[in-house]
Amino acid sequence: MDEPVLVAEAGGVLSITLNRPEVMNALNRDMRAAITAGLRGAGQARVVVITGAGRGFCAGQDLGGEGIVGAAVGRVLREEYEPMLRAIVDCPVPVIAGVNGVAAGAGANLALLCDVVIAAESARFVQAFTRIGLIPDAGGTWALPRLVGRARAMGAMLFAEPVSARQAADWGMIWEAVPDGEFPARLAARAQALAAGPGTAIRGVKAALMASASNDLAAQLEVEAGWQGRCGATADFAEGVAAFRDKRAPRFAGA
Ligand code: LHQ
Repeated sequence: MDEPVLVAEAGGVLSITLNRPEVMNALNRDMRAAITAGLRGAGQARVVVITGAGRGFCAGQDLGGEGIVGAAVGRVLREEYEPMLRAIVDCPVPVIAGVNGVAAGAGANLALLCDVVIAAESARFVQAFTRIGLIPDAGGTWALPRLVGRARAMGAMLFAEPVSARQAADWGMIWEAVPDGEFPARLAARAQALAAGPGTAIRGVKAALMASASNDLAAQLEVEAGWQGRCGATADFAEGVAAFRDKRAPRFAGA
């Protein structure tokens, strides 16, 4: 039987591919565990990419085989979804969601919790929850209003209408929408660009922006000073400045 999640590392890029295309990569227990383990094992990787096999990215909770109802809904969220979502946020390196096709329910919000979202133009984001009598979960009520503002988050969540990749990019919900034919190459190029970048600075950008979600300005200035102190001591900073002065491209070691 095919693995429900494929995890592979190459050139500093850890790829986590959701691999149940026959159900649009709907999430079951094994997948949640494998995604969580993959992220926690990111170890030496410089960037993580989460994407989907087939024509969908992820249709959220498996509404078929797994059949979670009643009190189990809250339990599964706490015991299985929360560790997976925390693993994205706590991962020290950027996590890119490569949204190859439809992202619905918890699948949409898993993507929106990632640090960079790159979508194929044919992809769409569906806050499908109210269609089945649920509220948005998987961090969506935290992430979406911060990304697009309350009015758009409220509309998307109350009406549960698909938001196209282009609309999502125009709203600032995602980083970019890419023509389908260019999507795999663009996703790989973006991942490689981060993997080849100045490692401390790239980790620091993620840490500082995540901290800003709950910090006031004074606390955030401290976060910036701490990380900039660490970046300033790296060979990558010295190389970046030398390259600027020499009018050449920098060659970062990623220290
Ligand atoms: C699926 C699914 C699916 C199983 C498509 N499950 N098979 C957390 C904790 C605990 C409990 C509850 O919930 C949560 C959070 C959540 O995520 S709740 C929200 C769950 N997700 C949804 O409500 C989305 C349901 N799916 C859809 O709305 C559509 O299938 C989308 C928009 C994803 C795709 O539409 P289409 O492109 O038209 O494809 P399709 O509907 O024909 O789906 C293809 C196949 O995938 C189909 O199977 P079949 O055997 O008929 O070919 C679907 O049944 C299956 N599938 N989503 N979540």
